[in-house]
Amino acid sequence: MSDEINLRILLANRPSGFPKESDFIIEESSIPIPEEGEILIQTEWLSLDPYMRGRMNDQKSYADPVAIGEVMVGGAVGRVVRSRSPIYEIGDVVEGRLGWQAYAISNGSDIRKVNLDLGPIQTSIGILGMPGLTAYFGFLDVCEPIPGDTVVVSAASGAVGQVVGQIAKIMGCRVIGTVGSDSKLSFVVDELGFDAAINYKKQDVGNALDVTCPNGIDIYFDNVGGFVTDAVMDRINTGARISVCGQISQYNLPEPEFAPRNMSILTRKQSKMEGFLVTKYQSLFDDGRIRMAGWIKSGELKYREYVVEGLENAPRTFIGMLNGENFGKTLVKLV
Ligand code: NAP
Ligand code: FER
Repeated sequence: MSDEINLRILLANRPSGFPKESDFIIEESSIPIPEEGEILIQTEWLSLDPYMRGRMNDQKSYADPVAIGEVMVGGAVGRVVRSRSPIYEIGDVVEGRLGWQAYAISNGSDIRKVNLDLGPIQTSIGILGMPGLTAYFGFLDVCEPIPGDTVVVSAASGAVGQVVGQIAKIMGCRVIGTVGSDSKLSFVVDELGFDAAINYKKQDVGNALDVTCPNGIDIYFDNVGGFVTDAVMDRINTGARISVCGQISQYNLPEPEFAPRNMSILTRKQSKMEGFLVTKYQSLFDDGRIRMAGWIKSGELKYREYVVEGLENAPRTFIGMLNGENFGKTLVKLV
């Protein structure tokens, strides 16, 4: 290992609007050496997620920004290749915020051991990791589904959306997804069993919702914000539950739009709109993983991954994901 190099991707510039490949630097360095109590992890899979766009901005949010010249933040899974820790052995599979790099050092405080009995290694950062748990708890806890409810989920073919829609079906709901292409539309309806889907780039979303949700909307799981959300809110039923998971249509705008514009409908329809962070449910993550792994094994829950090989491709793949080029959970395979 001593003659190998560590490939790392650093933040070079703070983007205004959509990030560019030149906002990242790919750097070679020597592989770090663990100190007493630490382990060296070789990254096998890196997750690319929309929240990373927020970390490129110079503003404190629920987490600090990535500093210029620092390794990009990111969840990843890999194997322990050197250990000076009594808790981890060489060969253990671990997952955590390892960053966009081929090798990472950890003292164990920011990682967890992965149970490979639940699913293939990369599911620990996908359907059985942060995005899947976001769908699970954001839908079941925030949206409080009742069988027969009409559910709309935006970014429906993505990492979070595809899981939300399928859990909604398992809970006996009618599910309509909004997506950005006809192939994503066919996927959620024909392969995942959604009742209908709307291509927001081609169709008038309001008219399409009138056709697909003739009895109104009881639950909206919002991943996108903007005009799609406006159209959904105009059609909510009394007692609707709206979970504000994300607003990806806003992440690359220099200034956020004033949206949604129709908040007063929450009063008239006595409805709730609630934002959440997946970390709220940290103490329950294992319960969610075990239940979803059961649904995967029984064939009730499927997952589609969008895999790109090679860490050097992470910047363009990340930018592509923000543009909708991904089709399923975006992952970079390193090993
Ligand atoms: P994803 O859906 O796998 O990928 C992002 C997708 O967003 C793209 O594929 C694209 O799909 C869609 N999109 C991009 N620009 C859009 C626009 N202007 N209008 C509408 N859709 C647009 O991503 P993900 O990982 O599942 O994340 C989905 C959302 O959940 C994001 O908003 C993210 O920030 C949020 N999230 C929140 C939490 C939390 O704790 N609250 C945790 C994880 C994720 P189309 O081709 O369909 O447009
Ligand atoms: C987290 C809380 C939220 C996290 C990611 C998110 C990686 C995602 C938020 C978003 O996409 O808006 O701890 O960890």
